[in-house]
Amino acid sequence: MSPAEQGPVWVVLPTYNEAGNIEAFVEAVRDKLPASARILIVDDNSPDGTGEIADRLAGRLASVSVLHRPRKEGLGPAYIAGFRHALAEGAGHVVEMDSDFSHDPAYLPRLLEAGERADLAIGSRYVDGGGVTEWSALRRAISRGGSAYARLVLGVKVRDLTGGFKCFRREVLEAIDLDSISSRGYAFQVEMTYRALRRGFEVVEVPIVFRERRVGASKMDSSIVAEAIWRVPWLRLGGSSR
Ligand SMILES: Nc1nc2c(ncn2[C@@H]2O[C@H](COP(=O)(O)OP(=O)(O)O)[C@@H](O)[C@H]2O)c(=O)[nH]1
Ligand SMILES: [Mg+2]
Repeated sequence: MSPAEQGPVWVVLPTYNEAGNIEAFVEAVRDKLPASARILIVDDNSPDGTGEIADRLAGRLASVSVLHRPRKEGLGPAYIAGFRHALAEGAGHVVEMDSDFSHDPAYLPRLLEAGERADLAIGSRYVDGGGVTEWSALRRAISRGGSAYARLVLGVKVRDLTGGFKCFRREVLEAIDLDSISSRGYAFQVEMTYRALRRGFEVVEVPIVFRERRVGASKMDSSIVAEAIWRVPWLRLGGSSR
């Protein structure tokens, strides 16, 4: 299919308490996208009013829409809801990225270009040219160790398995049974990439430098790390065989 025939790019942005980021972030993302692209904000009823700011943005910008969910359930369920919406609207490619400027919108053109060639393009911290700035030695070790652990246990070559800056070709999301995905945090990122590989899809990594958010707080906690640790062998043992 030529690029003109396939559906538009949909960028799905999950938010929980991103009132200080969302407006500037959506503008920065829009700036890097083709005119046909759409942006979907998936807000889990953020107490800081992110959902209202998102509604105002959607009122002003035709390319922006908002999915409101009643409560915080983690990144995984928010993305699944967003993916379903984008597929139903005819997306040709679906991009996921954090809404806190950790994933620099400047990388979007390169990620989209890679996504035209491969089935799944991943913005990767752990290939040549990629990296992380401003992280403590401990957080660096946890992230790098986590990706190495998952790579080893799953027996795959992808170097950044926990990152969340990705471009899926529509067919990849259609081939994965989204109903059966139960991972919520970083494990969600590992599970989606592993399932794509298991289905025989081609995965490429594009170098990105991840930077710490400027405003707001991370939602990472020990339960998210613990889930990632036990889910990896579970996935290998066929926990996601559908
Ligand atoms: N809708 C939704 N978004 C979430 C949830 N948890 C995290 N996010 C968003 O996912 C992105 C990454 O989360 P963040 O807390 O920055 O994780 P970190 O970058 O690993 O520290 C941000 O845009 C968050 O607002 C959630 O439960 N629901
Ligand atoms: Mg973050």
